[in-house]
Amino acid sequence: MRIAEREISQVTVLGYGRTGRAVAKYLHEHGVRPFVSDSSYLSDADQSSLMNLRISFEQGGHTQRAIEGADAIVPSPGIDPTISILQLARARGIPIISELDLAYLRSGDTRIIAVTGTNGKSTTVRLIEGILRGEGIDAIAAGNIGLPFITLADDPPDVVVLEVSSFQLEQSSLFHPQVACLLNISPDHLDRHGSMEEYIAVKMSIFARQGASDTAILPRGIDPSKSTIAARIAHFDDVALPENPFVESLPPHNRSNLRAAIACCRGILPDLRADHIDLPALKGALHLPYRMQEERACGSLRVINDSKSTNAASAITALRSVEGQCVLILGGRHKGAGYDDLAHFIAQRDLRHVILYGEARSFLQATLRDVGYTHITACSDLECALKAAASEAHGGDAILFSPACSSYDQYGNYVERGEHFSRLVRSILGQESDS
Ligand code: UMA
Repeated sequence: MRIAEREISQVTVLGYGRTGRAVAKYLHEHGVRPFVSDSSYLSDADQSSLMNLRISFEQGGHTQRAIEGADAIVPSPGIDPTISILQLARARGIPIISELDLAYLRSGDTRIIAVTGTNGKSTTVRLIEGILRGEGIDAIAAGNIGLPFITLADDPPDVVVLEVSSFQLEQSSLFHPQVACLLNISPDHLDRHGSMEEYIAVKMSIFARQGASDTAILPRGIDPSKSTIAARIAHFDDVALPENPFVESLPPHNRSNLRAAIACCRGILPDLRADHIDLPALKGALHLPYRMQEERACGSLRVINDSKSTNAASAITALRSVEGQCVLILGGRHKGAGYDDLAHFIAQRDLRHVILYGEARSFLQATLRDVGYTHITACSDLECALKAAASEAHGGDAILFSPACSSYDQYGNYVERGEHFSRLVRSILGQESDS
């Protein structure tokens, strides 16, 4: 296989999660020999499928085997580019190609709409997919939303709508979307990117390879002058939404996501009229799993599962849309700095109580105490956190699980964390019956 003007016959797939599995499968099906290297131990199912395909692998660490004989390395997005095996590969001149670049190079002339930002990416990508489909365009949402782009490379749709993370952008140097959108930026992943400046620079790189015939979409608040954007710039805040009960019922962040989605679609369909979009048909896109999901708990408590909240800004957005008194559960693995605004918001709103759990609990406790907020209970895990929340909540309150941290201290991802929270609600608070 030729990739970036090189003949490639053996590739190390670094990390064997969702991305690694898709990349290894793709390479294998195209006559390239993959070698899989994962720092953790693989499941029995993963091991036997690799053995059945006669794909060599190592687990429990990356050794020299990961670079010996490799014509290229494809790392999973979650892998820190500074780990020693990648430094060694660079020193030896072995190309490191992201899954995003690989899929981009292999997917021919398909048009790409790419969406990045700290929050709202998945919703916006689903809205774009829905609007384009409503206009009769074959569009599929992929990328960080969960479906690796490489899975579409052999038979791409007319338009690939990609959710792109800062991790994917950081590893990419070729990816060039025709329409690129930056929704917003607030502190996140600072543990990986080191500083806010670096995080912003990585996010802005979504526009780096666009030309004059492309479209760059930003909110008015983000000043593009600090980076070179050659594309035509459109501000999504300028999109006028139709005035109807459906739009009026949307919380501000989803109105903003809808504006961004329409602006992105206009990059492909310049004459798209907002009042012609079948908005109620997009309802599903606005209710993604574990994003402000109402749990059906017994009694007078409202329980909201917002496990998808993995940074402080998304927890603030969640709190803004909860009316009345609230007990907030925060915790997991924090991302370094960036929690001061959340702490001030909690103190100003004078929340009933905040329950902290997991690895981040001491850090969050110190951050909240610094702003004078003291209605805090610290717990080791989510079960203890939900029990504590139930005992602090008064009748009619909401229990909001909007953790503002990644799930990786105790779960594989936010979906596993969200599923566990749902099960805990059923076992601890009981479930409302259908009748
Ligand atoms: N691993 C190593 N070496 C390391 C570190 C990890 O081998 O040094 C291994 C792990 O043991 C594991 C694998 O790498 O087996 C995991 O790789 P990964 O963390 O990149 O996860 P994937 O399963 O490939 O999922 C990734 C995205 N995850 C991350 O970026 C952390 C998924 O986004 C995405 O849906 C998927 O690719 C498909 O594109 C999730 C996410 O949390 C939702 N994204 C972050 C976010 O949205 O904030 C960026």
